[in-house]
This record gives sequence, C-alpha cells and structure tokens, in this order.
Amino acid sequence: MATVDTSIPEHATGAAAHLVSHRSQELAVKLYGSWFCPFVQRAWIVLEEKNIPYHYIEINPYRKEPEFLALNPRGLVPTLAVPPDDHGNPRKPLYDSTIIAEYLDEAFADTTEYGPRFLPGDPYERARCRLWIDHINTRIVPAFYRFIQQDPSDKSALAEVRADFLEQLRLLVREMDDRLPYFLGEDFSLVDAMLAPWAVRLFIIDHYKPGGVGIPAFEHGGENEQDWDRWRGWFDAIRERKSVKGTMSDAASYIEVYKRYADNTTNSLVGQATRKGGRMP
Ligand SMILES: N[C@@H](CCC(=O)N[C@@H](CS)C(=O)NCC(=O)O)C(=O)O
Repeated sequence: MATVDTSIPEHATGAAAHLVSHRSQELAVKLYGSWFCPFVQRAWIVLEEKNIPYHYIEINPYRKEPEFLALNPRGLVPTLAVPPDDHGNPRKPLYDSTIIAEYLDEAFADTTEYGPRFLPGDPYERARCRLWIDHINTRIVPAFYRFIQQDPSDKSALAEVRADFLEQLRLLVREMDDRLPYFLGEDFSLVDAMLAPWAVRLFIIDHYKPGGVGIPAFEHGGENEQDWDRWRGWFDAIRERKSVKGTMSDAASYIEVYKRYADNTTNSLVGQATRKGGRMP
C-alpha cells in the first residue's frame, strides 16, 4: 500500500475556521470533514444553506484511524452522523457527498424551517438535475484531477487535459437555464452545490499550471462566447454565495495543500485513481 502523506495542515483557516468554531457544539448531526476537501464542502454547503444544526468534526482521512473506519469503512470524508430513528434507535452514519446532500435535502424538507428544496418537484426536472450531477461526478471532477496532476513539462498532454476539462464544463454550462444565475435560473439547486467546490478551487490550477485553467476572458470566447458568458454569470454568483464563502479557508492554505496534487505526489485515493485511470473513490 502506498505511504499516505499525513503531514497536511490539521485545521481550517479564514472564514471556514470561524465557521468551525461556531459549529463545535455537540449535536446529533455530525459532519466528519476535512477543511481542504471539496467533497466535504458539498455537504457543508447544504448544511449551511438549510441552517441545519450540526457539529463539525475535523478528520484527517489519510490517517485511517480505527474510530473513523468504524463510522465509515471506506475511510473517506465527508461522513455524516444522523439523528436516531423515530423509536430512538441509533442509525449508522452516511457517506458519499452526493448521497449525503440528497439525504439532507429530503430529511430536512420542511420549507418553513429549512428553506427551499434543492431538487425540483417535477420528476423530469429532478431527473435532469441528477443527470447533470452525474456528469459532474463522472466527467468534470475526474477531468479536474487529471488537469491538476498533469506534469506541465509535457505541453501537449497539458493542452489535452485542459481541453477535455473545458469541454466537460462547457457541456454542463450549456444545460443551464438562460435566466441567471444558477443551473435552474433563480433557484439554487444541488447541481450548483455539487459543482461549486471545484469551481472555487480553479485558482489552484491557475497558480500551478502554466497557461492556467484557460477559461476565456470576457469577449474572448470566440464561437463559445455565449457559453463562457453564462459560466461567468454562474461563477460570480457562486463565489459570492454565503454558504460557499463561509466554508472556504484562505487561498494560501489551498495552494499549500494542493501542491501534492500539482506535483503529482499525492497518495490520496483520488490521486491514485487519477494516475491509474481508475474509478474515483
Ligand atoms: N465519492 C466520495 C469521495 C470522497 C473523497 O475522496 N474524500 C477524500 C478527501 S477530499 C478522502 O477522504 N480521502 C481519503 C484518502 O484518499 O485516503 C464522496 O463523494 O464523498
């Protein structure tokens, strides 16, 4: 088994550090998370959006502590401890960010208490959201890691992973409602929450890879200008959204921790899957 780098900084910084201290009270709903993890940020965004009372517990998932493996045999964050059932019987924790996000939306469904639902009521529209969440999980996210882990000295390979990433992203953008700013227009949805953490990490690729992410600047999108303009409208709203901003650490912290991806030395399961061309954890 590959040696796992457990030297990563142990705690959030900036806005996320403030939030962690605010969410440090013992409660039934517990988010076992890692400050740097985009999959965790998905669940974190949904908890914050719905103002669900929860306890944030910082975990270093690379340590694979027995206590943590007892909660989630996959040893991955996010892991969510949930309230007992109606008879007071304890329930096993849930894991996997997409599943956690959907669970939270369904379990905390009272709109007067928890605000709007994040998947549409119409079955077709709900299925369409799930389709594009699947596109994020199986196309965009893997392409992001291929891009960030690509050795930049191989210029043509870098150009290839960049082109693939941009194309997968643009395919999603083309599905966005014409009305700004979110995937469904005015209403924030799980599609937005599932993509946001990687969108707000794109600056890391700009930092480490010559030529950067490569999203065209305003009026430089050529034949795809309309799509990139839609992306800019989405991105501006996402990075200003309270739940997104509030769950972010300082930029410098991400630059430091993602160096392991940028120089392709990470032994995280995501990093290994990217190198092998295998399935993401
Ligand atoms: N499919 C999982 C992936 C979660 C995941 O890979 N989390 C990373 C941190 S960003 C992790 O726990 N890694 C532990 C490891 O690689 O050993 C999800 O959506 O929640």
